[in-house]
Amino acid sequence: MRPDLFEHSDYYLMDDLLSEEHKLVRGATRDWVKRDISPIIEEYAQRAEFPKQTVKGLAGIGAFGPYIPVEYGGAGLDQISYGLMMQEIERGDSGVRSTCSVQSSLVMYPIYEYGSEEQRLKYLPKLASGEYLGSFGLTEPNFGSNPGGMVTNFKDMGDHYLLNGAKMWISNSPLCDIAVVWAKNEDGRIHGLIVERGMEGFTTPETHNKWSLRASATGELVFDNVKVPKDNILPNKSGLGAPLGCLDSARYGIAWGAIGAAMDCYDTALRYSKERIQFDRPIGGFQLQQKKLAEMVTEITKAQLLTFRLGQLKNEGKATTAQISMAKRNNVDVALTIARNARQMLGGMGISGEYPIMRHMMNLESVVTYEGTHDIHLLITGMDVTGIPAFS
Ligand code: TGC
Ligand code: FAD
Repeated sequence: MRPDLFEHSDYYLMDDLLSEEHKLVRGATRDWVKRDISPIIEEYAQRAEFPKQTVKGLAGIGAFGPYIPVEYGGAGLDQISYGLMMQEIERGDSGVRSTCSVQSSLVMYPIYEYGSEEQRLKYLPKLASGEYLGSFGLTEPNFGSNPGGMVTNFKDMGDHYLLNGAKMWISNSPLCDIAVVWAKNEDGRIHGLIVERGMEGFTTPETHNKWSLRASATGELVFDNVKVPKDNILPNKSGLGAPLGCLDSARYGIAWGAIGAAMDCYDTALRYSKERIQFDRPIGGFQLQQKKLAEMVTEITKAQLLTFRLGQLKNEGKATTAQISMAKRNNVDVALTIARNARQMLGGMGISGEYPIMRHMMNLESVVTYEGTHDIHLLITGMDVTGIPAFS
């Protein structure tokens, strides 16, 4: 892969809206991505391997639990800093950003929000430092968009719980030290359980042959009569709203992250369009190519404005599930369109690993599917504006 020449485009002078801390966080994350991700990521994606050595670096820049309080090992930052971090990391690769989303919003967040003080102290500092890697088990083979139908279950055996079932499409599963697993009790009520690697009957087979998120490890979580200590249940929230609450936080990070992938595709296509000569002139001088670039920078700017405002609402505790859902859907959708158009602008070079565009494009096919598909997010907005759920 060529050297990372990325230059930030700030068409609407959004930087004027950022604090010095926001800019510092963004700059430090960007520097780290340029140094530790860009030079190696293409090779790892081609080999379909997660770059494990990046875990300590991600912890070092505060990407595990950016908004979790410092006393639990987090970085204690605001939601806009968290978003900017996800933007910069996904500018490098969506799979690396996935690892951060899962660790921060799907593992640390539920332990922080729904866990006991003992659980917080036991797990959060280790997750923040990267000593532990976590995964989040909600999706099952027969229940994806409809997680409320899950069949994974646990029984109260007096001194422990007995967990049975299976989760699939789980990011980080093959490498995880702990998993936050959502399962039904004997009354059909959903609870979160912390399952630790090494518990008898708990296995994490890897899912192979992915064409997308190749630098992220994906797998199953299989529970065959796993004895889970009673101390490992998350005591402070139950019901489907508990896992869905975690998704709010992760979807928010994805809305920012997708802008990063789009920015990288736009920057690459813009530079290429000025250098590539056909018919004796740079291809950037042709109207059809300018149309693509003009639409890209317009959509990136709109997505930036959407997430910045959403970040303000999140900081004030006012962002709704439907607002977050709209930003996730819109920003991933425009990032995919930008990646496809940028790929075309590079002609044959667009499919080569010399440039990052094809990798971003393939990654975004997962991003548009996980954390709620594009269509499910349309239905969430539809329900929000009409008051009528159209899911079933
Ligand atoms: P519904 O009846 O609407 O809701 C059930 C209960 O939950 C409450 N609720 C929420 N609570 C907190 N936060 C939210 N975001 C909430 N959304 C809903 C709701 O008020 C209700 O509470 P109560 O007290 O009335 O019972 O549920 P439904 O079964 O009709 O489903 C609605 C639907 C389809 C929107 C929802 O299930 C959904 O979002 N489906 C998509 C599934 C999904 O996003 N899965 C993601 C899996 S994790 C993942 O993909 C990680 S990828 C990570 C990476 O690598 O980056
Ligand atoms: P389905 O729910 O079967 O949907 C198939 C199609 O039907 C979609 O187009 C969908 O939009 C459509 N559809 C479904 N219901 C409706 C409806 N009511 N109306 C209209 N259309 C509908 N899950 C986790 O729990 N943890 C993870 O860490 C995780 N990581 C993932 C990593 C990757 C790489 C991928 C690909 C997935 C991951 N997932 C994870 C799972 C992901 O959240 C699900 O794939 C997603 O929620 C969709 O579920 P499904 O694949 O079962 O599709």
